[in-house]
Amino acid sequence: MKNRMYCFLLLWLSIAMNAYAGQLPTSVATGLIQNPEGRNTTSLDGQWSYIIDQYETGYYNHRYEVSKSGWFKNRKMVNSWDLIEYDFSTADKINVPGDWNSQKQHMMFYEGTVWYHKDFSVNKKADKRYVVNFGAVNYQAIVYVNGEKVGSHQGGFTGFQFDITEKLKDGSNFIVVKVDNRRERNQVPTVNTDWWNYGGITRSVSLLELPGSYLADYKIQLSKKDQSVITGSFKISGKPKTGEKITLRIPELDVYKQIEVGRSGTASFNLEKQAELWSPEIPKLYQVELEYNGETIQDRIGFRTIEVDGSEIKLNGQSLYLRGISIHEESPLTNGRAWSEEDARLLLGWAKELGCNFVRLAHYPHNEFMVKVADELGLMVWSEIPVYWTLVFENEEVYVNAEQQLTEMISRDKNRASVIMWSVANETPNHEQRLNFLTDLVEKARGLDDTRLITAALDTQTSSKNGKLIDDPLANVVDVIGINAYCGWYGKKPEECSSLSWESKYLKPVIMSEFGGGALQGLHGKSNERWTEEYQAAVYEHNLQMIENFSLLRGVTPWILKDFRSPKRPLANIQDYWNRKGLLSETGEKKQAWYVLRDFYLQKQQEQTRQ
Ligand code: GCB
Repeated sequence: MKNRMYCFLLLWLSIAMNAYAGQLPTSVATGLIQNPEGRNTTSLDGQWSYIIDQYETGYYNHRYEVSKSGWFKNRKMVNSWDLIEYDFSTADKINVPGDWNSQKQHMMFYEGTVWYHKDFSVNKKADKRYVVNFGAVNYQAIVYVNGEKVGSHQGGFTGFQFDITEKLKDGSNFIVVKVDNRRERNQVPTVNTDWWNYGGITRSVSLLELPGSYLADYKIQLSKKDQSVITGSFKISGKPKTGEKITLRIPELDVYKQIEVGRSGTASFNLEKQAELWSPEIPKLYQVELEYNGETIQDRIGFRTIEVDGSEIKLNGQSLYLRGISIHEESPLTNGRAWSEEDARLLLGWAKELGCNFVRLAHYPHNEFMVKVADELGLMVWSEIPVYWTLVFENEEVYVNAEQQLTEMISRDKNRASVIMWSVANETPNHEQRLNFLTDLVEKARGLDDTRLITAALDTQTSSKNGKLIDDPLANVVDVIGINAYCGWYGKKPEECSSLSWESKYLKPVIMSEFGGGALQGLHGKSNERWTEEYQAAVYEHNLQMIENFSLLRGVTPWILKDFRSPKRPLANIQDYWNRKGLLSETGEKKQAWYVLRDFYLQKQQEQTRQ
């Protein structure tokens, strides 16, 4: 920890010095404005011009120095002899939100820089602040407004914002974004992942018009200790005037409360109130209204508690079995990265149909519709950052990046009742640097939000004579242990799995966060023939028998709801760059294993209602 503090200091010093030297204009996006969608916004979605720039000609000059006349300047031809080799006004168009790979056939495998450009107009008011809000850009974004840099961001699955008030003009404006989805060893995730590296402005972009001083952040939820108390905290931007108040209204609970803002710009409250609790059976959400400095913000919030008690997971004090499924953020509606409410309703609707009360949103934070729709449908959520496989754990910048992504994930979704678990990692190797890295991340997560559970998916179990033993010091650090194990697919025959026994060194709840096998939908044969639906169904049958004997098991999220694109899966006529472990094909056709899992969940549900 001490060591980390020292490294932090050095890192920040170097960032500050670079920024001073003009090399790194990093306005690291911090302190996200809560609930941007619930405010006065102008959408910047729609058609943007784009230019593929594989060699970054718009960024570096021929000496590979950052060019002063980069393409963000939006130069116009003044004289007919001007040499201008790019032109956004004649360039091809692309939809935002949306990845480029699924929109443009020639960009399916493209990784690198693409410039995005859009004109927009604003009726600028003198007393307002203007903030541009990006839902997500994969992976690096450098943002320019009217030819000037406003900031940059790394990390493809979390939102970021820049205050652009000073750069904005009344009337016509333009925004340019340099998007770069190159994979690099020192990124989060690193170069090697089993999913498609969709590039682009993959989630919505909007312009927020905010009061001069505004309610920047809030967290409203049930008290951890007392289910009859609603508690909340607020943070306003800038310095408050004395006696300023935030108004809180929850009409259905007859709540009307004025909360005084302290000198530091923060405020908090505790309110005795018997709210109907949120649960998968009754996912009750309350309309919540917040008013400050002339701005009214609407939200819908559910109230519930979640805790670990020994080896039990308890929702509102009741023990739970998590009937889950893992999901990648891909939808047949877009044929690429999912981003819309319709995508979320389709994916989560399938999870409900399967009998789930839980979803693992793998392996990165999904778009905000996923958690909002999960709130509505009563699906509990495991939310994760892309600390995946083998990061460069010894690199301090990698840690800072991972911590920022964790912070952004928690910041966005801390008011969502559906989110019960933050996952800090998936399948990381067991060594000291990784343990230090992840322990610090877990501490960070707890510091930001001590009302949810922390987990990580482990594949480090060792083999014992009859089966598997969970023996990984990271298991000691998390609240809930996730285990990924592919019995019947990457090892052993399916029928050898049912008798496999599991033990753990830790008295903590365990979730089997991955198991499964591949099948090409429509391909039939014997249950010992790879890629047939019968083989996959056999993997499920035997794994489901196996887990019934594991007394610490509190749920499963098999791998995975739907086939998803992966460059690591080239087998012709079977995979064709799809990971085929879906219970549904890429177009949503059910495979046999779907019914095996659905029947298991029906039975679990019946057992639970009998108890
Ligand atoms: C895993 C990974 C997941 C892969 C899956 C597979 O263990 O966590 O990202 O897609 O296995 O299909 O091999």
